[in-house]
Amino acid sequence: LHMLEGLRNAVDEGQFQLVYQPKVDLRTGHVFGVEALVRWLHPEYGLLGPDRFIPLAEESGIIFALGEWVLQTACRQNQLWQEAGLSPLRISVNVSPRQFEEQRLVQRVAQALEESGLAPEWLELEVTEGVIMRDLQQAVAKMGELRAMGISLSIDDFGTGYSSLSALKSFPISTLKIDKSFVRDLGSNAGDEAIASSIIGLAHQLRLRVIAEGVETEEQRAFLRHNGCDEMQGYLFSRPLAPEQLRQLLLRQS
Ligand code: G
Ligand code: G
Ligand code: MN
Ligand code: NA
Repeated sequence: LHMLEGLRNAVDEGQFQLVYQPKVDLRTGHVFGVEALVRWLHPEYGLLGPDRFIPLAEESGIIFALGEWVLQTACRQNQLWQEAGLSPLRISVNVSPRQFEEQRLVQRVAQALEESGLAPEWLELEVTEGVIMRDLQQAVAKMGELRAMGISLSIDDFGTGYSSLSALKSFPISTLKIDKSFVRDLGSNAGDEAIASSIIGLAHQLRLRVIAEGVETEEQRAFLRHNGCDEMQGYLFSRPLAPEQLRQLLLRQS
C-alpha cells in the first residue's frame, strides 16, 4: 500500500528516470538505436528497477500516466540528441499489456511525436507476444495503425510467449528480439543454440530483422554473428546509460 501511494505521486514528483541501452549492428559494431528503460528514484528505497514497480503500475492503472511520461521523455530526448548534431538513432520504448490495449495508445504516440518534433521513423515500440495473442485481430489492427503512422514495432522476449507461427506472419513488425534466457548459455547449451539459430532463421524467412538481448560475452557474440543475427544489445557492449553518457559514447564512435 505504501509503495502504491508513492507510485501515484512519482510521476508528478519527477522521480522516474530513463536510461538508454545501445543497440549495435553485429556486423559493423555501429550503434543504430537505443532502448529506453525506466528507473524509479524512490525517496526511501533508492533506485528501483522496473521489475519492482511495473507490475504494481499495471494493476493500479498508474501505467497509463507512467507510460505517457516514458513516451514523451524518450521522444524528447531522442529529438534533443538529433538537435545536438548526433547521427539519428531509433529509440525503442517498451509497452506493457494494459498500455497496448488502451484505446488511446495511438493518440498518445501521435501526441508524443508531435510535441517532441521527432520524426516517426526514429521511434519503435517493443511489445510482448502475450499482449498480441490476447486479442489477435484487435492487436493486428492496432499494430497496423501504428505502422501507418510511420513508427516501427518489434516483438520483445520472443520465444518465451506463445505466439503461433501462423499469426506471426500477419504482424506488421520489423524485428524479433530473442529473449535473454536463450542467449545466456550460447556456446555451452545445444538446446539454446538450436532455439536461437531457429529464431534467426524464422525471422529472416519472414523478412524480419533479429536482435539478441542480454549479450554479455564474446562467445555469445561470436555465435550470434556466425549464425546471421543482425543486431545485439547487452552488457558486453554497454549497460543502459544516462543521456549524457550515451552522448559521449556516440561522440567517440563518430
Ligand atoms: O531495465 P530492466 O532490464 O530491469 O527492465 C526489466 C523489464 O522492465 C523489461 O522487461 C522491460 O521490458 C520492462 N521495462 C523497462 N522499462 C519499461 C518502460 O518504460 N515501460 C514498460 N512498460 N516496461 C518497461
Ligand atoms: O524489455 P526487456 O525485457 O527486453 O528489457 C531488457 C532487460 O534486460 C532490462 O532489464 C536490461 O537492464 C536487461 N539487460 C540488458 N542487457 C543485459 C545483459 O547483458 N545481461 C542481463 N542479464 N540483462 C541485461
Ligand atoms: Mn524491451
Ligand atoms: Na526482453
